[in-house]
Amino acid sequence: MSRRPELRLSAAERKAYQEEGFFLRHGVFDAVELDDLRAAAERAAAAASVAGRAPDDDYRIDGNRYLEAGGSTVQLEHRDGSTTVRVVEPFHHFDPRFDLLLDDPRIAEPMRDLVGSDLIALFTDKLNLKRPREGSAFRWHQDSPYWVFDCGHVETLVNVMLLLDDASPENGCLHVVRGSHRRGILPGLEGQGALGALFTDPRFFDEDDAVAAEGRAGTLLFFHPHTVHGSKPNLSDLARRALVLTYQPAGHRTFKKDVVRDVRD
Ligand SMILES: O=C(O)CCC(=O)C(=O)O
Repeated sequence: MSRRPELRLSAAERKAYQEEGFFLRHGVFDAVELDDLRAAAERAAAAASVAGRAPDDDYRIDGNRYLEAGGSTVQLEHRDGSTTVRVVEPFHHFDPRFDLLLDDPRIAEPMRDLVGSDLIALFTDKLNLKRPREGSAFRWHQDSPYWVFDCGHVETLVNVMLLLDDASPENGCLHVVRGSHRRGILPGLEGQGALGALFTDPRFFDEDDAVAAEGRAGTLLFFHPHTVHGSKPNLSDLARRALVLTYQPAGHRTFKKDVVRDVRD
């Protein structure tokens, strides 16, 4: 395979990833591509919310509503009675534009360096939609505790978030806790609901180390599976849509479906 040197990880990015657990690349996708990706996101969210499902596939955990639909888990907004889609995982199969995105060299090239393998595969993909004045907060968490029971190589997983809209603290951008990845899987909030263990106990990291991952639409945020992260509600009139792709070494199945989706040249 041929690598694209201009897209590979710089020394500064490698250092930031190792020491801080994240870094941003700004201005990666242009306005035309973003229009196309936002339209695809809306199509995927609409398709996920009506995808075929049995009555048992509509359930609640800790008071929040989830649907299993078309092979994906759909989380709805937490407000009572809301049918607004909050998260779809996985989502890429709902639209061919997203299947193409998985192989985009602007994502795949730095990923190869971060995963540590020229041959990489998708692990999981999430569409996170924070609608104006409705998008709810994500509590502090690491991704690794969600995956560690199903994946024996969780240390090799790497996330990238693509901002589909400009993101700032006002519309609920992601916040990442600098250096928190260096301490492995941290204790969760055991006993606080069915999913409490998956939220990081704030006594084990310093919230003062949190930084807002702000950026214009088209920015990429690369972050480690142990990086503590979360976001506040969207109290603004502006949408904050983003997608998160997670990669692994080639040949492994995806998180939710027993299929292998290696990245193509
Ligand atoms: O989209 C957000 O604000 C949070 C996303 C997140 O924490 C995740 O996808 O793991």
